[in-house]
Amino acid sequence: MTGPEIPESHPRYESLLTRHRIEAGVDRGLTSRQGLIAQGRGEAFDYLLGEETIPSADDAERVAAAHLLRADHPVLSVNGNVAALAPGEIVALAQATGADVEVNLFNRTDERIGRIETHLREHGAETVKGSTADGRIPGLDHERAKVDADGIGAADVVLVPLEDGDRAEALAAMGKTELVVDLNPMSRSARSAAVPIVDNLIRAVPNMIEHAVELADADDGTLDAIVDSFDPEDALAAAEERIRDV
Ligand code: PTJ
Repeated sequence: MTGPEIPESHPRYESLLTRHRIEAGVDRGLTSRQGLIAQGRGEAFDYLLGEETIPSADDAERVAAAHLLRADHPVLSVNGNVAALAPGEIVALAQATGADVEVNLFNRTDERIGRIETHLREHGAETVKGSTADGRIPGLDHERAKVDADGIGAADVVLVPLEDGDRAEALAAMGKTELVVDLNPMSRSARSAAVPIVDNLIRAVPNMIEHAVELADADDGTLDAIVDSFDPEDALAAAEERIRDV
């Protein structure tokens, strides 16, 4: 999945590698063509953030790990971009936190659901939800509303990376605690999240795994204190400040 034509010494190696992964995802029928546009939008914000995990994002990633660990039914939602960029990492995060993995697409087709499911299994997932689609997110049109009733439908905490604003708002309106990874701190998705993580998915997920491993033996009181200390407005403001300071 790496781009052999990109030398590691290239100053924008990581960014070019990410592009290559998304391109390969489209070629393999995992990622939608709109995913290419989403990637371009994300890159622009990442450039302004300095292409690094800023301290407020690291903090949000620790809080997100605490949320997943203390949840009754955490679910990691996977779309076509996530499947292309970080399939193994998502599976590892699910294993580290006891979360379910569910394929949940904005541009939903059964073919793409099936391909992403297979791709995640190839990366070690034992169970992948998303194809039953017997639940609904209220307030959205038919295809975009489909979820598994015993997956996202029953979740108390959901990680939704790179989500469309409409759906992020509709999920939050269902009363779920939403952890959103989105490089744009002004997006509706980031603004509707209990925990907005303004970072690139390819850095955010490995960092969340590290935090989850570190917090694995923490008691409920410790996890509660981490969650309660977080202010989403502060996290968004810190990211916006970094972007404006460039
Ligand atoms: O696979 P599907 O059918 O579910 O479609 C997925 C996409 C991403 C195409 C769909 O959800 C969509 O259109 O998303 P948007 O509205 O373009 O929003 C994507 C958001 O993710 C934007 O705010 C981007 O800045 C952000 N983003 C893009 N790439 C990354 C990112 N955030 C974090 N890490 C990235 N690598």
